[in-house]
Amino acid sequence: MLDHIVSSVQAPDYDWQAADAAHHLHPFSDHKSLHQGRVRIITGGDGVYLTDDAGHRILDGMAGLWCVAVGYGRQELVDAATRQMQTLPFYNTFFKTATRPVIALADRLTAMAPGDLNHAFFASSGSEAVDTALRMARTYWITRGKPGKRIILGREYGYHGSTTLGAAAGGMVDMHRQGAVLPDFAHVMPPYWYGYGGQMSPEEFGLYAAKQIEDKIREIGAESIAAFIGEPIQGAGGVIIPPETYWPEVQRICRENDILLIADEVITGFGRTGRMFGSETFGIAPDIMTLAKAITSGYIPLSAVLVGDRVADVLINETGEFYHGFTYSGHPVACAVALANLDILESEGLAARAEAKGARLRGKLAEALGDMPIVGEIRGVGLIGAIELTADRRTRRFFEKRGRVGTICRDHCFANDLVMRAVRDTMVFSPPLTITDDEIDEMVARAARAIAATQADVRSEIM
Ligand code: PXG
Repeated sequence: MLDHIVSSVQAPDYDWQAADAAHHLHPFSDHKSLHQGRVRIITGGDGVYLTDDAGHRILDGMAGLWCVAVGYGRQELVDAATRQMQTLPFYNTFFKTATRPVIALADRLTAMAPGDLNHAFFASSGSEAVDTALRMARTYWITRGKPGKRIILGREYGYHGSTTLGAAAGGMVDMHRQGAVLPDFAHVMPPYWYGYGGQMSPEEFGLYAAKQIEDKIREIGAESIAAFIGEPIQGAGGVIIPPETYWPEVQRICRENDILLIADEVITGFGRTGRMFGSETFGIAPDIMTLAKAITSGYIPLSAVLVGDRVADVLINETGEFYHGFTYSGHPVACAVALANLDILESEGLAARAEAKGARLRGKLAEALGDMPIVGEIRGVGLIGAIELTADRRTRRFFEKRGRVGTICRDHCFANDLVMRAVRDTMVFSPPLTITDDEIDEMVARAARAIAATQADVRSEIM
């Protein structure tokens, strides 16, 4: 069907590679080197598998970009979108209007969410959700007569999107260097035990990393800080899973200093960590939560900001008009797809499934890779995880020129028809939550081949 649509507008000998190189600017890409090779053109998806235009059947170990929780090809989501498009493809929620899908979704999400996150605001991307959350946090303090509380505390290797506010809140220095340094943002170290823990136990290091936040607050002054923003697990930063001691301590520090806590659950929301929300997995009670990606399993763009009573009461009762919103805030088709997606997540018990299948996946990875000198650590929670490639597994030493070995490994994964992303020299994975045991075995077999090939390539650099 799709091929038919495409071929009706493009001649059979149309050069997709040339047109892509000439006219398409890809996100986060070095275009010159990108187009020295071929771009993989993905043409279809079914379950955990993708197909490309060369006929490969690729196991998608990343669920798209951490989002396709229910897998590809779910007719329920197509039907929900079709029905809503036929009924009402669009109407806005600005001027004393709403649509039924957005009301139903706000009701359902706030009922699912932990704590007192009883209010929902909608946008289309994670970046917009983060931007919204930051504006809300600052507006909250302005309304309460404390406009000096403006600074947003984030973390190195944090990723909060690519709008300028999101990039400034995140801790990606390459993004900062390209025009995303803003005043009133500060950063602290991530709870990355493997990289920074040294001789400390993970538990000791979790407290140490939290202490860095407390020290930073002392240095800046709590009277200048609006909010701390953190992903329960830092996904794009390399699946950095904090030690158990970390989040309770962060929570305490934020409370004691009257600093709002924003949980960015764009990746960890909707079952990925084995519970519906990462905040439940880690015992976080955020004031504001951002959600996107798996809210629709990526079938259509949608994001949400869930707001707790403390902030919502001020915004609703005291702020007056909050001058913020997007054309597509609460898009009815996106909300209808989200509702159908939540039906699948709940009826198939995908959060609990993520916990069980994640444990199986890590067990199989440990069997297949555990003794390889290049593998420094295999970690994960639910169906999100990482494999650290190391030059010396005893000392957890990184390879020189960070990122080179990860890229080699990612290319071997591609050659083995497996999508796994490299963050520096850390291989990260987050397959659809619907992955079966057989597919887990297949994923592990492909990963093992790719990592063995990588190890052979860089053998002389490994202790
Ligand atoms: N917050 C978090 C925690 C994210 O992971 C965003 C916000 C921004 O969402 P949007 O929808 O605006 O992209 C994200 C997005 C990667 C990768 O390669 C990760 C993301 C996006 C693109 C690539 O790991 N995360």
